[in-house]
Amino acid sequence: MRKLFILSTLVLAAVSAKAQDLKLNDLGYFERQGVNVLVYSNSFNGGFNDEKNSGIEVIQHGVRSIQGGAVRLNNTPEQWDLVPLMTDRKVDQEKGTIEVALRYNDYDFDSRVVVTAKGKAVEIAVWLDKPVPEKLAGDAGFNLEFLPSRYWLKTFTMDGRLNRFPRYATSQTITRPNSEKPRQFKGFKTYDDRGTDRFVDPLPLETGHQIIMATDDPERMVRISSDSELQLFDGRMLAQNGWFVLRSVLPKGKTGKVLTWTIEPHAIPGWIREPNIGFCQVGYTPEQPKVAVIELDKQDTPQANASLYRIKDDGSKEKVFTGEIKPWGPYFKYNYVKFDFSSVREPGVYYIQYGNTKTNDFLIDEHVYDKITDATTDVWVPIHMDHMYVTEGYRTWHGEPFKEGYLQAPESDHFDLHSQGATTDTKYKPYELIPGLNVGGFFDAGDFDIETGSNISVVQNFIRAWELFKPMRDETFVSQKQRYVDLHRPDGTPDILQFIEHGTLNLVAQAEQIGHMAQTLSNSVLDNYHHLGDAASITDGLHYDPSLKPYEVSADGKRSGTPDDMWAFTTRDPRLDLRAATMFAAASRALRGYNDDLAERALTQSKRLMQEGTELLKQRHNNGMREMDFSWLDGFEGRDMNAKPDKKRQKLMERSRKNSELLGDMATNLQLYGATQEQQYLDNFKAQIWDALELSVPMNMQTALDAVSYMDEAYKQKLRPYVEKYNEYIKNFDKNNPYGVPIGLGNWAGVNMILNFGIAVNYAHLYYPDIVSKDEIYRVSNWLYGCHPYHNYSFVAVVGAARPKQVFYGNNRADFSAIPGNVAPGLLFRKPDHFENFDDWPFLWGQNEGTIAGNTQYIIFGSAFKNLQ
Ligand SMILES: [Ca+2]
Ligand SMILES: [Ca+2]
Ligand SMILES: [Ca+2]
Repeated sequence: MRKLFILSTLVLAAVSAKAQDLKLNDLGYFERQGVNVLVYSNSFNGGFNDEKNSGIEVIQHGVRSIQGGAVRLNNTPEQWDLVPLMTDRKVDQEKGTIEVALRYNDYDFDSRVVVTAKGKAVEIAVWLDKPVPEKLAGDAGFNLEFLPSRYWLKTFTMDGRLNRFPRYATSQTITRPNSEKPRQFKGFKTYDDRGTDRFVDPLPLETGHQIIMATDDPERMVRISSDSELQLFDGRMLAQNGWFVLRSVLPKGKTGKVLTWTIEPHAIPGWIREPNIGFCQVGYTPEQPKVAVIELDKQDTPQANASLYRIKDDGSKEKVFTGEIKPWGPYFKYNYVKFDFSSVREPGVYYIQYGNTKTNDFLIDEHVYDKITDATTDVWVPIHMDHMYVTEGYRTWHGEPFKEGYLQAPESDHFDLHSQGATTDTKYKPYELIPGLNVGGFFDAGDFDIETGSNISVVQNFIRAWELFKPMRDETFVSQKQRYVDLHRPDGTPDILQFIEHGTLNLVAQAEQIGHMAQTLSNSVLDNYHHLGDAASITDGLHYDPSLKPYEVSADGKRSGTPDDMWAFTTRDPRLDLRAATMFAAASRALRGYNDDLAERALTQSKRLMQEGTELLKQRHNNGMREMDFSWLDGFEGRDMNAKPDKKRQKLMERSRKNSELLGDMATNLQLYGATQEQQYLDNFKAQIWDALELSVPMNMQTALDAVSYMDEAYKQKLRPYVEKYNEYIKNFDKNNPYGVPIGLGNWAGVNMILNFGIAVNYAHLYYPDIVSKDEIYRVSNWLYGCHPYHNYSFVAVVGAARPKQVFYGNNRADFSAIPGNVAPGLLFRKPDHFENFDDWPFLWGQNEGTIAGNTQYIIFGSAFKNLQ
């Protein structure tokens, strides 16, 4: 007993010293209880530039509310303003410093930022070996950004003057000549200057030498002081996703230590994060397993028990179950325990009580999952129908977009990861109108382009849902003739057939007009790419005529000099053609009897693209190699990514590649068989599937299961051992993380991977219930509907969830809203140990942007899942 006492006193002493001062920890960031200061654990990413996820970041009381600490070239940098490249990062444990070297290649401008722990604060110093380049003098400064939703309406003082952070951007601006504007991403411009040749620059809200932010909220309070002038800006003046920015301009003509800031994020003494009780917000069916995963601060002592309370019809509460808390262990920065209340089966309204934490209520009932796809199919999908006027009750979601059609893209190294090669690969000249493309298709995501790859997935997902579940649901009026969609108005045709038709219409038009699949139909100018509002107002609807002046309209009112028309990026990719061939084959089958003409056109394009794509791939041998690169998967499945595959594996890869060149894509063959019943396609599939499964069971299980309905009993038997292997793979996730699902750690939170996993598990259980038990199918539903890190809100803006997420990165994100049925990517991982999903700030696409491909995948997952109940 005594020994134990001494030990715990020592531990306490260590903890309290740690709680006082910021220390550089083993993970390479500064830490004290309640505060983490990260210095380029995450560096700026060139692809989309500023994602508000990088540089010096502060996680205060569990919320990453400060980021973007870096030498920047603007008062309030937008996405696509230049970001510095980190060329070096040194962590000196002994001195307690982290030093990063930053560089702007465009301006040959180097700087160093040194961050040093000083008691409860950090000192941030900027060092220059050469003075700020003349061109950037007065513009280059040190910036730090503060999450608006965390600070708005909070009080602050600047040199003692009282203030309050504004809820909405209403401060003042000036305009300056474009010649003074630092270059933006690849020379694009985020703004339309309306012919003024001037850009907008915000003026500071306040200036001074000492700021205390959130003086009225100890969880958010931060003190910053400097001998340099501090300027506070509101980044929302230029862009709705802007943050509050504190900055000091770097002095002209100076070298050495040119700027010093002291920043002290307040930590509440003895702060321990509130437990996050993860559970399914949609509820549970009586017989299913019911396990809450509770995320705990590492300083927290787990409770011995948790209880389940029932809310009775008269509003009174009764404790119905008390169960033991079982430890799972640490996973990144938190500790995890579980509470199993599976034995509670009586239908009713319940909540969980764990220590002082009580969850919101949820249902246990046979019917809880009945409506999980309705919001997505009835609301989210029709709102994303391009080239249509979409209305709902009194509300118009958008008018008919892009009436002027699409121009052939010229050679372009573009934004949104698009590009157009040196040749168009088409019969069209750059800027020439490609006729017939402004029909059908779905908006990509939070933006309004037609990503061909995603649209192919969308049509495929709808077809799978149609063929597997035959949903006859009719809640949407669709008239291609009127180009008009009305929500909640039945028109006698199952909506899903109309969605298949709508997606196919655009993709067939691409194949017919262009001759192959476009990469994308997307914005030509950056200043309308970030559009937030009615899709019909992105372009002016008039054909671009370069003989007119910008903003000038021709006498007949049909043409304008504003170069806002969308472009078709047409560089040919035979792999995309093959994917389209697969989809067209399936579409022709699904549309037969509903729209025979379109079914016929789709089949014609399928056969042609299959043949041409396979031939082209043969010619482009090296591209074929790339397609067979499984290294990322090796890492995912726990194999060493850098290790050379063994001889057997190499042989398999080589044979798979050759077969795919010779016979065409495996999944395409299966789809073509389904569409045509021609034996050759099935033989091709059979020649490929077993090698594919040998190479990777997780990656190919879904295709193998898709084939079950076409195959005989012998195939099903031969597949059994692979399904057994797959079952092991499923169960292994229980050891990898407390939630038992594949969790992505990339720049995009990766709901697609989880949905794929969920769909495959559902089908593995459906066809092999003796191998994959029914209990396994709840892994993904639990995760989606609230059993996950950070918070316990449902990632689906879904009918039936007690607490769905409130905000998503949809095209109405500027209203801090959501489009019902959207599915968030989920938990964004920030290196080295932080998961995040903001629910008061929609603008981080990596965690909040639902995509058309992901949301239609969700329809399959949800349909399969509810059918298994
Ligand atoms: Ca896009
Ligand atoms: Ca309908
Ligand atoms: Ca136009």
